[in-house]
Amino acid sequence: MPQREIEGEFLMGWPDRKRPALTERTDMEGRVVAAQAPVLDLEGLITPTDLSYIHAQLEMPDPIHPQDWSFSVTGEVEHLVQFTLEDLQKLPGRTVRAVTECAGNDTDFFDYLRDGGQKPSRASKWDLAAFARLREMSTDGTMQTSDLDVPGGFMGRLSAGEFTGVPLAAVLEKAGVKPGAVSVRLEGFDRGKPDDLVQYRSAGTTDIEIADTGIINYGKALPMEKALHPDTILAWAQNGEYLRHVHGAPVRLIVPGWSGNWWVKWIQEVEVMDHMPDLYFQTHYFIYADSPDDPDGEMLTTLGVKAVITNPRDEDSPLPAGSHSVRGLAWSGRGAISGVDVSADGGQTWQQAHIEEPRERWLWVRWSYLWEVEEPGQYRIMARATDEEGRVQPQTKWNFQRKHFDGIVPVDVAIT
Ligand SMILES: Nc1nc2c(c(=O)[nH]1)N[C@H]1C(S)=C(S)[C@@H](COP(=O)(O)O)O[C@H]1N2
Ligand SMILES: [Mo]
Repeated sequence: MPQREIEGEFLMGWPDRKRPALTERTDMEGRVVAAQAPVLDLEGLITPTDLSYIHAQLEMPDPIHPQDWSFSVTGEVEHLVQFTLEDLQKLPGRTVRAVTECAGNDTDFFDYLRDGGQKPSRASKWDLAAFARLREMSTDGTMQTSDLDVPGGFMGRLSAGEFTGVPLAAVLEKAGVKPGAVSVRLEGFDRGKPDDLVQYRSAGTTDIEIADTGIINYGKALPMEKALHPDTILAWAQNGEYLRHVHGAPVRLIVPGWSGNWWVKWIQEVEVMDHMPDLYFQTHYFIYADSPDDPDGEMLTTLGVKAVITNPRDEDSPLPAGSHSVRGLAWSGRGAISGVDVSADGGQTWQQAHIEEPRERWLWVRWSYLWEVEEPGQYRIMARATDEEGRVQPQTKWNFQRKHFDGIVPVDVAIT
């Protein structure tokens, strides 16, 4: 076998191998506050930690050493208790493999599927310069609705990982939850004022009233049932090593099946409450509603059911006639994926894709379909997932913040 000479790449092997990378956004101090994962370029089920997306809503806090850290359990409990990392590690642990999806991932597709127009691309990278211009306009108050449309802004807020920690329920048991408890509020030690720009972009208009919260800590209150679910864990490790600061070290919450905003990072307090509190990130932002003043707005919780085509992409067009592997990922907020159907004729006929094992409850699956195509022409490929609860994609309707997108996004390719 003829061999190509490879020099100096002892760890990685061939130098022109495809090595995906994060696209990062930084704040004024140069700290990474958001990063876009190269979802379409990944192989396997677990996103390597250095390729996992990052999102901070408030200011990125300073890192804290685990030995200088503890959190307290307060509120409707028999005893107020403090936990250090070592205390947590003495409880019976649990490891959960799950997809983390930001509520705003893929949001641009909502308008595309409703109104048509230029199709957003899942392969697009953040336009950092455009974002910086927008930031400037929002700071000096000249920003208008028409400025908000920055292409590719919301892709790649999606990863999957293996998280190790202890069930939140085990911690609550130590504290002794009083009868009548309704929710468990978890608070991070990051602080700041929610970003106006994020709210305007989410609603797609500058013509909304923004709640004036002042400086707050990040916090979410889980309903008791989800808080006590054994897979809801306080995690100190991701993918086999201690959590990185940007992902919420020393300890963050893992809430499988629910969108990323529930996965509170940098935990400093756990409060058991006898009611559902009014929290900015729960009752004002991350709500499912028709408009900002919709009286029936509800908090967002469970993700829908969703398949994403990773190959081929619009950018691969044109392709030669012959056989092509149509493949991708599928996941659900409620249970394992039971099937993925593929169409190569714009949804007129559907065929079953092969689903690779394992089909874990909270993780995504890889699926594939061998597409044989001889006739030159324009083809529209679609994928549609179903979960073990019988939920068929899509589950989530257009909503004014355009959260939890799980619609069917076609891939358009020409065959020559
Ligand atoms: N304390 C705290 N937790 C947080 C956030 C935050 O800003 N502060 N952002 C949330 C949001 S919106 C998402 S999508 C996930 C992102 O987690 P990651 O950065 O580890 O990917 O964390 C969630 N937990
Ligand atoms: Mo998010």
